[in-house]
Amino acid sequence: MKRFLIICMVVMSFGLMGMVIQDDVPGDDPIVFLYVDAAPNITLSPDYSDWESGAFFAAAAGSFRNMINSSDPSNIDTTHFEIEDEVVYSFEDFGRRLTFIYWIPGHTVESLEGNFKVALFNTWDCDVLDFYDYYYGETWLEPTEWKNYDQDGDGSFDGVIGTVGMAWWGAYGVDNQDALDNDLAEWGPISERWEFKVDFAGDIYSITANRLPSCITELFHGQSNVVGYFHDCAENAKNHGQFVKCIVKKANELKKAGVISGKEKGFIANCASKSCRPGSPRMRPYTEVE
Ligand SMILES: [Ca+2]
Repeated sequence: MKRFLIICMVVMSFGLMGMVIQDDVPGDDPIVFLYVDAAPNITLSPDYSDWESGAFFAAAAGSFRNMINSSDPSNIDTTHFEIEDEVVYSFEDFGRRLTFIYWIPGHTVESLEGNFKVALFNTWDCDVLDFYDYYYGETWLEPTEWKNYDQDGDGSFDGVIGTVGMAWWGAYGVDNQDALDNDLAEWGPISERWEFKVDFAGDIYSITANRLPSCITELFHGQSNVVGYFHDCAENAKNHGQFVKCIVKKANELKKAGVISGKEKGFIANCASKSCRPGSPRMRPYTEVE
């Protein structure tokens, strides 16, 4: 989990009175906790409400494990995800929805109103989309579904909790497994990143979820250290050029160490460079967004 906290304090000095007044941000010591998981389909799956109760309880208790419901268990306790973690459909298990959870202890919805906004950004095939601006005309939105939460069940609220989620819609309008398989095969090789941001009284918090192109994750499936290194490349790269350079450097090391063949090295470099085509982004799939 990445969380950025910018603490902003204004200290005013009143010389005449011989004292210093510290004008802190509202709410005294604001702290926002952010998590991410692959939730069941919110509109169709009967499992969603159980997922939500469990997620809220764990988030408020401090025991939340990121991506515990990922389609790939090696993503548990990371903010990495697979294409299957963010595609819903209207048959079988209805798919998964990438869902961010925010928990603000010690506050109520009433105390946060006017002071708390969320934003969501997607990088798809190197193309960055301001999701809420695209769908709602504003980058920062006040949540509508957040709620006061009594974590320990003692009858008094312990904080505010809510979710922000999205999913691409697989087999859209066709609703069969073959079409879904085709969609997953088409979308999987594209690199992708989600950044969920919170502005609480001027302090910015964020969590980033990252997806490597499937041609890399499939080749190194189960080798979490190698996959982890490639995720670091994706998370730290400022642009696609840096991402490819970082991946190729690691592939060279693996080749030298005898972990992969020269052919595999070439495959990885090719995969990384094709995971994004600056200037001509592939169409994003149809979206369900909250
Ligand atoms: Ca309570």
